[in-house]
Amino acid sequence: MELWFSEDFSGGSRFGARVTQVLASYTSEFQKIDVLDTEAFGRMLVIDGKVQACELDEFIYHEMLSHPALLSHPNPKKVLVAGGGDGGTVRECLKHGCLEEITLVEIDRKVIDLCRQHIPSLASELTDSSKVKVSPNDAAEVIRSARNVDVILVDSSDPVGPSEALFQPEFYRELHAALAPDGITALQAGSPFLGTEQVAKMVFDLKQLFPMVHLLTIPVPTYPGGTWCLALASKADWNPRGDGGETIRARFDERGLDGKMSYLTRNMLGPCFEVPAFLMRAYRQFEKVAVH
Ligand code: AG3
Repeated sequence: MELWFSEDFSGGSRFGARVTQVLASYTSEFQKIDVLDTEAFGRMLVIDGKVQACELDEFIYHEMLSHPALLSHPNPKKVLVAGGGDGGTVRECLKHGCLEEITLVEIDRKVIDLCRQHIPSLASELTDSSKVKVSPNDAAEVIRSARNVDVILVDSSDPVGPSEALFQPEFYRELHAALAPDGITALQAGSPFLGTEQVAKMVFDLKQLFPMVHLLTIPVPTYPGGTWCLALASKADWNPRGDGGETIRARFDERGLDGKMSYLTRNMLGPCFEVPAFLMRAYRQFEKVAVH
């Protein structure tokens, strides 16, 4: 008998994967967590029926959520990762030797445990480094009282259930207050095709607070629609493309990142901030309606 996993998404769309083994299936006090082995995509973390990360393509999402933001900061030392208990984002942060303290705020300890047990390529570095602190708390609450953080990476799930608060303007205000004066944040923003309005709204809301907001569009074959958006917002008036990307590429060299990536190349730093025309148009349209 064949076993298929499928995720339904907006607009009557569905993603599917043939499951070769159910490695774990657990209901925590916060959510339902499944770890599946799939024929096409390798091991896959699923939370409340939604694909979070899988071995085939997780590196794209985690590299692009982490490095453009970390490289946009001249000298980051203190980083906070909100959500992301699978460990992929922390793994990427550890490639920047200049970081002194990486705090992973994951409300659900069970996500960490199950990923460490079943998807070590993601989670194995989580407790191995003395730079990493794991805080088993609600990210919104921790950020409310945090101050002077250099980079905050919001590695949340979709805006339903426990992560809903992380997509509200109220949370963006707290994010802004928690960051140092030259602080930078990156957030997962949703699907450019199936969640266009959500992406546009996030950029719009962030622009009310941060002088610089950028949008990255990346391929993620196992997320709904196969393409995902990440937003980057900076408190300082920093434009990574201002000098054609030269500064950010120089930092890539200085931090010894060459050869450590599976997706991001040095030359993508600059062009990766380019917004596809259809998305820019959708954003402008949203903005026009929102300000009137
Ligand atoms: N966080 C982003 C998950 C978004 C996927 N949405 C979905 N499948 N509907 C992923 C956490 C990985 N560290």
